[in-house]
This record gives sequence, structure tokens and C-alpha cells, in this order.
Amino acid sequence: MTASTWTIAKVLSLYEKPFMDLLWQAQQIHRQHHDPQKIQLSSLLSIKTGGCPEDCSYCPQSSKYTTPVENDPLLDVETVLAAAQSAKNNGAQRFCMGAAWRSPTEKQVDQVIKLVQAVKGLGLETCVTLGMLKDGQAERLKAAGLDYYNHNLDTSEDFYKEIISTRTYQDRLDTLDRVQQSGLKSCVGGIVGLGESREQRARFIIQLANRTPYPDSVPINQLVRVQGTPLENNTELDEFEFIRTIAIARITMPTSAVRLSAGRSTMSDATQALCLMAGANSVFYGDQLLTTGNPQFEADQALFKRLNLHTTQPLQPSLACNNKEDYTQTVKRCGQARALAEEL
Ligand code: SAM
Ligand code: DTB
Ligand code: SF4
Repeated sequence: MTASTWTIAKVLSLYEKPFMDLLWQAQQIHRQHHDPQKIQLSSLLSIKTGGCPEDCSYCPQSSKYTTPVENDPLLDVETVLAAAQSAKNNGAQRFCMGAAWRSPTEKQVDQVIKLVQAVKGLGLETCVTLGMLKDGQAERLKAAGLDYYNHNLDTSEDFYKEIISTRTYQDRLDTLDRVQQSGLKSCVGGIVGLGESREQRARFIIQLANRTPYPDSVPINQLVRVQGTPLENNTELDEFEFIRTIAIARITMPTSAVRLSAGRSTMSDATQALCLMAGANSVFYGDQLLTTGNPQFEADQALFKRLNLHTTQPLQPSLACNNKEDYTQTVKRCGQARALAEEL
């Protein structure tokens, strides 16, 4: 194995470590690159809800399934600004806007650009997740001032086909290439608890960690089982397996922000604290995710106080690259971080 490549054997050996040793390793790496008392807060808003033509088996917004979610039009600037202002007043640093699209049209990108510019005007970082991008669209979003693009790989390539049939893994990778080449910061993660095996979880982590550069931000979602979706009756994953996955994301992507994402509503405070001890240093913050619930602002504020966590602006210099020199530096930084991680 070269210093820059995670193999299935190496990642599986992390999964098989005694839990306490794994957490200790993750904590050491975490503290080399991050302040353990700091947490990054991103608020989410669904700007275009429901009616999506894709068939992602986990998603309540797919038009293929009958779920409690309705098909609503794109929100207007005033509505989005009010939500962003409220997120900012509550202490969020980033505002993430999600649309239930397979792939936006040029006109839809224009509409989103107006929203991004308005939210940036409040002094918040911005992130959008709009589905697959065509050539030139990432550049247009970057030029408009967008900071992050979220586009999840969700799981391993071999398991992907069992979860989604309306697009391929390669489609997702192509959009990620467009995002990273445009200089946008990338937010790329997935869902744990879809019914994947441990080996498939390891393959999913490898897909993220072996990207050069690996993502700036890595959301790890626990499946939210929504009535009407094909996965509504999935067996719940053991919580320690979820925490292991967070720890392994931290070890394999040392400088990224690892986000404890969907699923917090059903987690105890102690489980969330363990996720943060395992190397998560970011959460989705606000009463709603996209269409499902999240802990109330007040509950999170109380939790952060009890855990002595403070918020930060921005967590780490970007791994995104705007030109060739940046790219060389970024590759070097990823390589150095990985080498350090492997020494432990
Ligand atoms: N339509 C766009 C796309 O799929 O890229 C953007 C929105 S989509 C809802 C964003 C992400 O939310 C998905 O990639 C998936 O990781 C996550 N997600 C959706 N439904 C979820 C669920 N029930 N539980 C956990 N995560 C979920
Ligand atoms: C991500 O990885 N998780 C967020 C965000 N990116 C867009 C979405 C979670 C959605 C959970 C189900 C729902 O609320 O609809
Ligand atoms: Fe559509 Fe995104 Fe939901 Fe898939 S995850 S059905 S693409 S909104």
C-alpha cells in the first residue's frame, strides 16, 4: 500500500479493532488537526421539496413512493432569507439549501444563484445540493460566490445498484469531478444503515478517502426510515457500528470536517457525545433536516454547553483548489495527513 491509498484490508482492520483502541486512534488524529472543543454548525433548508424523478430507496422525496412529503415549488428569496437569518441568529455558520432534483436546468441554476447571493449577503457560508451538474454549472455557482456543493456517494459502488436504479455511481463521480475542478469546496458523504455489509461500508469510506483531494466536508448520515419508502422497515444498525464509521472517516480523512448528520433525533446525548469523541466535529443544526426532524436549536445549545463545545469559523483551510499551485499544495497536505494517520 502506498501512503496515499486506503485498501479494503486496511479499512476493515480498522473496523475490527477493539472499540476503545479505534476511538483512541481517531482522537489522536483528530487532535493533530482540529480543536476538540470546536464544532461547526450547518443549518439546512429544503428549497424545493418532493416530486423527484429519482428512485433512491431511502428518500421520502422520490415521486416513485407514496410518503408524507408533498411536491412543492421552489421557495422564493424572502422565505429563504428569513430561514437563513433565523439560522444565523441561532449561531449557524453555514446555510445549506437542498433541492429534490435529478439535475438542475440552467434556469434553475440561475434561480439558485439568486438565493446563494442573498444568503451570502447575511454573512453566512453557503452550500447547495441540487443533484447532478452538467459541464459549466459548477463554475457558474462558484462565480456566484457559492462555498460548498454537497453531493453524496451514499454507499459503496457495488451496493449502490440495490438502492438506486435511475443513475449510476459513475454519474455521481462525474459531478464530484466537476465540483472539485471548479474550485468549489466539496461536501461528500453517505448513509449508514441502508442494509449494506461492513465490507460495503469500508468500500464506501475508501471511495471518499482515496479521492485526491478527499472531500472538505464528510456528512455521515444514519438512515432515517420514512414511511412509504422501500427502506422503511430496515433493521436499525448497531449504534457502535455507526460510531466506528465516524471514527474511520476521521482517521482516513484527517483534515476534513466530519459531520454527524441525519439520525440525531433518535440518538441519545451520550451516543452523540461518543460520535464527537470519535472525531465528528460538525452537525446539521436546526429543527428540520430537509423533510424530517432534527433536535431543536435549544436542545443542541444545551448539549453543546454541557459538552463545553464552542462554534468555529471556518474549520480548516479548504482542500479545494483553484489553480495548479493550489492543487499541488492540496495533494501534499492530504498526503502528509494520511501519512501521519498511518503512523498511529
Ligand atoms: N437531490 C439531490 C441529491 O440527491 O443529490 C439533493 C438532495 S438529497 C435529499 C441529499 C442527501 O440526503 C442524499 O444524498 C442522502 O445522502 C441524504 N438523505 C436523503 N434521504 C435520507 C434519509 N431518509 N436518511 C438519511 N439520509 C438521507
Ligand atoms: C446530507 O448528507 N444530509 C442532509 C444534507 N446532506 C442535504 C440531508 C439529510 C436528509 C434526511 C432526510 C430528510 O430530512 O428528508
Ligand atoms: Fe431525489 Fe435526491 Fe431524494 Fe434521490 S436523494 S430521490 S435524487 S431528492
